[in-house]
Amino acid sequence: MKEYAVKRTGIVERYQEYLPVTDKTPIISLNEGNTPLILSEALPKELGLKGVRIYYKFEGLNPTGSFKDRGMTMAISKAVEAGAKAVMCASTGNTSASAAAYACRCGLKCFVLIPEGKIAKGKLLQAFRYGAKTLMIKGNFDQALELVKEMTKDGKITLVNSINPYRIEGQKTASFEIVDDLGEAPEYHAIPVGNAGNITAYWKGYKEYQKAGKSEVLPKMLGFQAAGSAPIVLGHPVANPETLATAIRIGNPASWQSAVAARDESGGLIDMVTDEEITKAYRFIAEREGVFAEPASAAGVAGVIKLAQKNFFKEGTRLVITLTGSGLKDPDFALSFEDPVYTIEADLDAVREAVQV
Ligand code: AN7
Repeated sequence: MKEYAVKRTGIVERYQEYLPVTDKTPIISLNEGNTPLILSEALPKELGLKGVRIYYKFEGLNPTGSFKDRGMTMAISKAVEAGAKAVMCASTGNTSASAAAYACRCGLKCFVLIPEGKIAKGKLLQAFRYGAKTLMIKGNFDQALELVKEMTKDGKITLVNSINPYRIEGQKTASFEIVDDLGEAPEYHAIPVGNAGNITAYWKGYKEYQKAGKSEVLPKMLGFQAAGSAPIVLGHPVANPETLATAIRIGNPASWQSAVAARDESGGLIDMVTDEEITKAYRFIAEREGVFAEPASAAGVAGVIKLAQKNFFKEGTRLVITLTGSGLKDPDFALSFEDPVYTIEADLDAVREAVQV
């Protein structure tokens, strides 16, 4: 039988010269990354923005459906290199899905701590199906993360939350891809902020790629928290964070300081958007663009809409919005809009009657 070489295209191999890997690092990959940068047709029109190009970096198309895979391929590869036997994370859902997938791929035990009742179904079922030991804590993400930090202190279990620096290293490759696609960094980069690892990673990536001569400019980083979970905007931790965007229901982000640094060094901002604004943006990109992202991802879009309404974006600028996770992650929210359902007889007359062009 003829064998075909399957080209591996994961981010560690693709960007190894910018990553802390050696020939001895076993690369645990699911061919993550290389996600599409989709030019928005509808949003600039809707907002009356002339000469502003908006792109979606659609991270929902990663192997487990979120950007976490970029960080996890790196963190799990380094864990295996160091001889780890088990990994652990706290999660609002996507980190646990990704950790579970990459851990099972290389035979590592995986423990995930998630806030009971506050995680989207798609993410929960992934933790189960990839075989992670799933602990529902009667508390929120921030409490879960504190517990995980304690549990991993002695080094017997490797922590794979984004305070593990390898996570940030992997996630910065999204910036590289954007610059590779556009030939230059955009003027603005909008992104949802939860535990604040991703905004930290993107900023690191943009800076490193500029240093390597790949781009001349750096973007202004625009971060968006949900209004009920906006510690960075408010300037203090939020004890009981609330938002329908459960992925970013985080009251005391681990990478708080580096998110503030990304904001200030880039000359950007971190603002908040309401659940109503998130919902509107979520529906807009699905219904008008055919791009289905989860509610937390829509926070970035909602933030851009909010700024555009204040004439924030000047003509001739390019703007990238990271859509961090797939809309399929959260079926309950997707089905909460009372869409009309037409149940009809299985005959042509009934179909004809229902189909009025
Ligand atoms: C879809 O999975 O924190 O600011 O535990 O799943 O880097 O935390 C998820 C975060 C945005 C925020 N969008 O990113 C977790 C978790 C989606 C997310 C964020 C998350 P960070």
